[in-house]
Amino acid sequence: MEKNEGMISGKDDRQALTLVEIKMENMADENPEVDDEVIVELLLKEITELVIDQGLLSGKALKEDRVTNFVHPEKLKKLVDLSLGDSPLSHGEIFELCKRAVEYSVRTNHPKFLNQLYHGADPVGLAGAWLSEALNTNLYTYEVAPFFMMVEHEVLAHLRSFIGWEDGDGIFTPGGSLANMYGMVLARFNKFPEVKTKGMGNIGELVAFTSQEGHYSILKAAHWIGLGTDNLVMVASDSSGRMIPAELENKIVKALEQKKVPYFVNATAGTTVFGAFDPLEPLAFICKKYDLWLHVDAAWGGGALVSQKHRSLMQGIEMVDSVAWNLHKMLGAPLQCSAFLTKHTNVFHRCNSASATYLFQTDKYYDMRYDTGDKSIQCGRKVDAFKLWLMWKARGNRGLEKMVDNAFECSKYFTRQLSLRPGFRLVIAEPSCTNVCFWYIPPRWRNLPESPEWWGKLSKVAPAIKKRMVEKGSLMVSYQPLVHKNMVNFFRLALHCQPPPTHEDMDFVLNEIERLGRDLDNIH
Ligand code: ABU
Repeated sequence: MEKNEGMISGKDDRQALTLVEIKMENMADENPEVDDEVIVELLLKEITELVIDQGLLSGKALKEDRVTNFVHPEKLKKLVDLSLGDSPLSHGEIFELCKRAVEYSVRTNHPKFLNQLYHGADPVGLAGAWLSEALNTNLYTYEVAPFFMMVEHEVLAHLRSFIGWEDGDGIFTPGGSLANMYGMVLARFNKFPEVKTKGMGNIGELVAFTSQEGHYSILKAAHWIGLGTDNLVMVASDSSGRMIPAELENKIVKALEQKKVPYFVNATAGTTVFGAFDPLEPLAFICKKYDLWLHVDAAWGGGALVSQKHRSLMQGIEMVDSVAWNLHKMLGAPLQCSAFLTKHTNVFHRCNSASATYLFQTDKYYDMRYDTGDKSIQCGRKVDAFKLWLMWKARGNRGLEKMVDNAFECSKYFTRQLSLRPGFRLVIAEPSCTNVCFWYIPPRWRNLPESPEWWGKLSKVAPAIKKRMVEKGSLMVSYQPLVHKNMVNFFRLALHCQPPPTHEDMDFVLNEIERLGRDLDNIH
């Protein structure tokens, strides 16, 4: 007790000491075991206080603050000494750097950070992430990760139950792109197990399919797994961004006529820009007819599965072969938290295992089915399931469902309000997910003929407003063009569970875009 009191009261005096000096001082006191306690007392606790004081755990606390304190890269290099060198810094200097990290980082848990498909971290999830980081566990064998292995097992089973699979397999992956790649590799092994040993030389030219709105990770994977990007066939989507089943079938038939080997279809549940949900049932029937693996990239839209009200967006999900679901997106688990799930029980391990004898001995003293690391493409693997498990324990299915329903409700409110305001125009009349895409049209252009020149000028409005909102730090909403739909730059607002959005936040977004854009009539 005395020791701790001394450390707390002596905290300020020690700010000038390096961590090494603190250690030496304690060693000299013949108290070497106090070293880590000093670090915990002086750095980890202060960082925890900083996180709490800065409101990083609560979106509400940030309401009045800036979302971002943007400075250009060259200026940032001058503002903070990022260089690494020989001499150790003092504890006080280290803590100052931590404060600079907060100062120049985007406040992703700010209610006005609506820029990406991820957002603030669920505070319970963050506590879980800190705990698993502190335990520094590598998730390959039960031997070194007993508790977390069982947690991952449980979480994966729970996620599968939302898809409607009583059985199956899965793993947490470093991001949705890798989860999608797992789908492509597993599908190939399922059809051609010999690929694992013999390569692709004797199986023909494999072809995969995705919609025009599908995530670019599928294209990258086509390269990485040796299909070649020309063998990823883009299927047309309808005006809402949903893959057109008849178009898929046409493309499959065409590939067969070219003597190619169709094997994999990626459907998307919640496309990145429009939030469209591909029609899974008809796609599943087509895949069954041609014996193709149907994977669903539900990285974004997977959140709808926990809602009784919205899960019908993914009707037919139980018919598919595999699913990628990013829990760090709509549900708000701390980054990163991506699950790959499959209904197949006997393919995953056979496909990926390499049986390294120094990890996966076959004569172990426990039930080795829990050594799930050999299913992974990685060796070392972080614990991503625990933070999700903890927040799910704290909120229950019902709590998460309420949060998802709130995000959907706010997106509907935003859509309604937007359609009532002059100068705002929806890109899609009825968005399916919680992303809302829209243009802002400055006042004097509103009654002019919408010629190619008019659209050309409109394409400059969203980037100009974006620059202003970031410089002011009041709001972050993303924008993009959609070339294959012939659409010039438009905003995409994305709503999530954390922090729970409110109607007041939605009104602010519309008012602020109007404030920032109303004088842009003369933009060239
Ligand atoms: N994986 C797609 C993420 C893009 C976005 O946050 O907008």
